[in-house]
Amino acid sequence: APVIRLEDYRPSDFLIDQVELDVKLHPTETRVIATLAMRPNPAGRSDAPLVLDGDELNLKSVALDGRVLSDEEFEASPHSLTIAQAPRQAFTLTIETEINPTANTKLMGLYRSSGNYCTQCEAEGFRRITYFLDRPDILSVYTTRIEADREEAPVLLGNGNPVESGSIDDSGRHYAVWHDPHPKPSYLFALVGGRLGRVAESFTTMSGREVELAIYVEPGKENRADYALEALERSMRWDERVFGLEYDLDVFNIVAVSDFNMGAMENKGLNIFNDKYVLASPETATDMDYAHIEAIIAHEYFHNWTGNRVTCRDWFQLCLKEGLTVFRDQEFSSDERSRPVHRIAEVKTLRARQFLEDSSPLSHPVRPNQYREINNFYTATVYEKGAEIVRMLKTIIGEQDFRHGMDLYFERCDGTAATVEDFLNAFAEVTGRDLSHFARWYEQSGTPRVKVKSQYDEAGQTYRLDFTQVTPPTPGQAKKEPMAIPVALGLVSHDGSPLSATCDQVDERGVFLFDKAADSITFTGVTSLPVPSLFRGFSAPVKVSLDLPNAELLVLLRHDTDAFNRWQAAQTVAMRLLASLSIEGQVADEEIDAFSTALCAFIDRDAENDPAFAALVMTLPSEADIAQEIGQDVNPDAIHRARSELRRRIGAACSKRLQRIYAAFTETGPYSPDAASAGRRSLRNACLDLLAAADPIAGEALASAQLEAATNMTDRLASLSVLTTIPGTVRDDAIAWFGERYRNEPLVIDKWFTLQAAIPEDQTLERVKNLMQHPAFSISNPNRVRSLIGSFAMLNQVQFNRADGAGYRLLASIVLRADELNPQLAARLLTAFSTWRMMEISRRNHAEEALRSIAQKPNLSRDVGDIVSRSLE
Ligand code: DPP
Ligand code: ZN
Repeated sequence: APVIRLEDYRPSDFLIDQVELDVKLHPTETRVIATLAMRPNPAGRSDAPLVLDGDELNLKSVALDGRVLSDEEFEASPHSLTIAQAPRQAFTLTIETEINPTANTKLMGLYRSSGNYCTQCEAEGFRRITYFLDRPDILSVYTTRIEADREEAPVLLGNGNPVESGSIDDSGRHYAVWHDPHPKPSYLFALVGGRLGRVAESFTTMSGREVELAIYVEPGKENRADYALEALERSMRWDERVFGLEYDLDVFNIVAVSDFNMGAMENKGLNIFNDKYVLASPETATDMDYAHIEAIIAHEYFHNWTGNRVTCRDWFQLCLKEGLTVFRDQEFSSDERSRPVHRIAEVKTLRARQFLEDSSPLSHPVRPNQYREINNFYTATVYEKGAEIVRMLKTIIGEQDFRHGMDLYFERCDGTAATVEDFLNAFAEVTGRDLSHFARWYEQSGTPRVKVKSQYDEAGQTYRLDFTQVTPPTPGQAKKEPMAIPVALGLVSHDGSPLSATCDQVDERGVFLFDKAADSITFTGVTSLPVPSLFRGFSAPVKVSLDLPNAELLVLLRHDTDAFNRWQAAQTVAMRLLASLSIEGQVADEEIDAFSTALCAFIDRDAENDPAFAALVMTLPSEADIAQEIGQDVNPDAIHRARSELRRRIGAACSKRLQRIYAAFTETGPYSPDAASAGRRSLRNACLDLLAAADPIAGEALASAQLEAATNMTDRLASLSVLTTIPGTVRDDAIAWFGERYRNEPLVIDKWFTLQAAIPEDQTLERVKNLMQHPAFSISNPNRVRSLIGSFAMLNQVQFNRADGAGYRLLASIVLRADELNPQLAARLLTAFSTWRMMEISRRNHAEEALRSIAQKPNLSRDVGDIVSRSLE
């Protein structure tokens, strides 16, 4: 596949001002008539042919200004339509195509899900509906007429506002017309036709506009959409309050579908969601599901300004909308829930996914400068690291200037297709700062490593911190430059009493901007040896190594005013113990005891005050985190043993306290998904996990009792999860009971698949193969495949990375099968191999063999071909 490069960008030679679409829905022969009001682009070339994009299209006819063109006047294939002699003034092009939504297993373009018609056009799906200039800098006003059999599709939805609807004689067919007054790129086009239930609510915007909000779901599941609807209202209010941004249409519709490649899609006025991120009831959804629904509803809504009103000039600018919108949804969740707890969750995800990606063969800049398949760049780097860049910008310039910069960005760029430069320029202008060094975060890939050494001068009462930074080489970038790293920091005394030290290089918000390869800062007036608290709130996406002994770090757990760093201190100590245990097989008892003692003291002091935070402190780094920390010659079996051993030791040392809290936090009263209630459940379940690790027999009894008594999915799933790690008939019966109880609830069966796929024992491989034969499993449904196969590959470190290579071979064979149906899904699964180079030699060899077996196959999709070749580079 050809490589597409940022430096080759040039404006389109033609523009499309208006699009009229007439779509006659039919299961296998949908007819689309597109009427395009076009003109040459003054910024384009004056002699260029008109070349429209297509993908698997069947052209029926093409007309120019109403005159049907003969075969000599154009050139057409399923993937392009060329008119060599296009007019040099405004003209109308009318194109008729036929498409088959039932045969569309790629879930891009127009397809069917549970019999309903829906679309997904980002990034390049619109060209699977009609020939078009399918690029995000072509902004057009759309009018869509949708026609369908009334029985088959009583609900017909499009972008924008409803204009007209009615019956077509007595044909049994009906139609609806939608008009979207806001010019938009084709990737934001959507339509839906189907049998759907509805919940609705009206909303008055801050300037008094009445908006009808509605969510459409599978009939009978309407009450499971209540939480999403309420989250939507809260999101709309928040964006008005925090950014002054208001909604701009008469209706806002969300449709939940069960076959969807991504989480959700921000189509203008018509968001389409994976139903996993809409449907929730206490019986079927966990606290985490509720939190994800809230975050994704907010994310897609926030795109209305960051993505839709201001869109991207080209796909290299994807982070302009995604990084910024993730930042916005994270801020929303932090305001609605607990900010420190949410921050810790964000950082855990960032490290588990983005740091991993950035240390793998798939590492790329937040703004990539080349791609072969854009679908492969909807990554943790673009999204999560993209959000971190926006957060760092805010940390550096401060809250007020950040808001002013955002205001200026919207003022300047509303209604345009913008670039990262446009975004940064707004902030450079309001602050008068030169942000060119900061902009390197968009260009340079890899996670910077920061080393800090400290030195206290008791006589002079000064305390010096020496910083150095290095970014390791990544594909295509052998040599790295220093980054502009905001270090939010403070000093903590050993007894928690306040220190009055000062430092000129730290600004009034407590931030030191570290932007050289090496730099030092010195505090004066330091009356006793302090402990440095660095990167408070995780102020930059870097890896830090500190020359502090565990005992000093545990002072931070006890006394730091920054909650993030209290958690980080415990994680750092745990990680040191886990890495040593994994590599050397043992650690001095005193070191483990010191850590357990500090945790016990922490539990006594803090667990009841802030249960959600306590649960995070009590959860050890995951096996994948430990593998990443070790970084080379990884043996997942040793890591698994190490983590089990440390959990066992902590569980035993703290067991009295854990039992007390477990009993005290027994759920009473009706379920509520709010953050405080969820926090209490997470603490109780963290206790259960440690208790079971220390004493599996007692743990089994506790977990089965909890499974029986549970009144909600969170507690039920947590207890089942504990049981899955304790082999025996109790476990087998519990798994069978759960599968039977929820056999008609696909989203719950997904959780059941995930738990089983994650069991760290040899029989899991057979179990996964058997579950692929389960009636609920389907290789063509992304949620099923991700929950069973994705979980096996991403969560089950020991079994995916089996020493005999069987885990790799299983994944490779499934990737090849999935690729024939849905390349995006297959490529996503394949990214599980991105850690292969850090494994010990025999596993590495097996993984490479499996990757090569994929690479050798003829007719790989561009998606899989791209990932496999980069993984092997
Ligand atoms: N729908 C995806 C998202 O919102 C891609 N835009 O991130
Ligand atoms: Zn997004």
